[in-house]
Amino acid sequence: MNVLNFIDGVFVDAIDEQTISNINPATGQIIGTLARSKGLDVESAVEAALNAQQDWSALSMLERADWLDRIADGLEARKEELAQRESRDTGKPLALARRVDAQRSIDNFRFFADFARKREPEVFEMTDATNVVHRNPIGTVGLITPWNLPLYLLSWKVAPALLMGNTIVAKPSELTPLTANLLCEVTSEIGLPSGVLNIVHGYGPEVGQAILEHPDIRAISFTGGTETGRHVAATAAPMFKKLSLELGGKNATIILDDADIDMAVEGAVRAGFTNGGQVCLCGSRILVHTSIADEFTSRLVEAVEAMVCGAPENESTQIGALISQDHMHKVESYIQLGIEEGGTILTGGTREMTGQVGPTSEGAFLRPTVIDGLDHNSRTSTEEIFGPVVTIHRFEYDEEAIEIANSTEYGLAGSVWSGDTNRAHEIAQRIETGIIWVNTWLHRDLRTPFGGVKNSGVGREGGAWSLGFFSEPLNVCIKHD
Ligand code: TXE
Repeated sequence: MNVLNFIDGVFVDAIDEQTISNINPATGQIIGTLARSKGLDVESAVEAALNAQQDWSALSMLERADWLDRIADGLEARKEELAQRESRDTGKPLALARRVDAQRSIDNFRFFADFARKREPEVFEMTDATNVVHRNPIGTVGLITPWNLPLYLLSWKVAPALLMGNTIVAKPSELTPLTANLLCEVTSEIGLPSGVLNIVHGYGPEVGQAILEHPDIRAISFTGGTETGRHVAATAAPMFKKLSLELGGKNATIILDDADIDMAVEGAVRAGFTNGGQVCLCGSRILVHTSIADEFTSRLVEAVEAMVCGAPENESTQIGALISQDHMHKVESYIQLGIEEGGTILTGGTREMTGQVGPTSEGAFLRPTVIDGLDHNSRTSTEEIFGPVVTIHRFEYDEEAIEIANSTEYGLAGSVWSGDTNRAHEIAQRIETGIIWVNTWLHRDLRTPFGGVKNSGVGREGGAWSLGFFSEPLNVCIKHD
């Protein structure tokens, strides 16, 4: 499949007709190309978006909510294809792509449509005046998204941005263009007005950079690595663009002495290895109370070794390929570092996939890996690996667990496992993070704020926070007679 840009409602080549090969990381095969766009392509997308702005923002929010539902219907009708494309682009298990990526992409549109319909007016009464807060569109907004949950994360931004009356210039990751293209196909089929949604494909420093620098793009919502986020902020902040940055994480899974061990093992495996550990919310550091550490660790290793790893299309596969050979080498270099820093590999660390059909030496497969014995301040335990690797650390007191959990530069998510939810809640409140679960992981209510502290980002998205980010509030204060 040759993926083109989608500008002003039309699929077009990059202006200079350059392309990038698109590789399926599970096979190493080239499965198509995508447009390698540059500044001029972004320029033409921005022009289309600006032209569409007035008519789009003239619709009522409820009319735009209806458009979101139509997009959701269109995606739903092609849900299986969506999952297949996501799995081919990322190497993730098809079953996971169906359950998580495809479902959540549809849900994001439905959620924001419903949220708009239930929204209460923002009115603040004074004794002698009434304040009415209007949420005006920002204008044309830039969305830049990563490869780990391609349409899930793109739609999480597209839906509220459209709802609030903005037009969009978006750049998906160059590693995963297929489902952004499906979204364009759907919007084209349902007749979303031309220019409202524009997608420009290509490399970050070429297309992404042009979006960041464009003076007519007034807000940037970015999800990706912390280093890139730093660059995004440095470029956009002097232009006073609104910025939302959702960056990396090195999240702690804290298992207290009174935790239900079965539940904690199941939760730690899910938190550590969902999507091959390539989710910013993944719990890559497991902190376990010394009194249960040995039992927990041996049960964890047993559960990890029972995971089905291999061909994404196999229905029972739980861990597929990593996003690329390059990324696999990066993850392997961290496993090597873990050994050099004194860690012991309890399981994994190798590429072989036992007993599975499908993976070839060209595929980016790595076995889920558990490392024990590392100092919690080691590089392996504090830097984001973004792969199927967890480290185990022991603690004696709750205070110690809190201190270890807070001892990285990140602060995105985490979980606490305990038989005493009050105790877990107390601890949860003291973790420097944006979101933390008690006795569960990745249990999301889309109305709640999502985002991180410290080097995990700036701002929150979700429910009212997304509507706030993608709008400019205008307060009208009316003096009573
Ligand atoms: O992300 P990048 P990469 C972490 C993870 C991973 C590391 C690097 O640790 O190993 O980041 O991954 C676009 N101007 N996460 O290199 O580069 C890029 O094209 C504008 C965590 O893949 O941050 C892509 O569309 N845009 C993360 C997007 O930024 C630029 C998910 C993200 O890519 C740009 C992914 C530039 N100069 C990786 N350079 C999460 N938080 O979920 C790149 N881009």
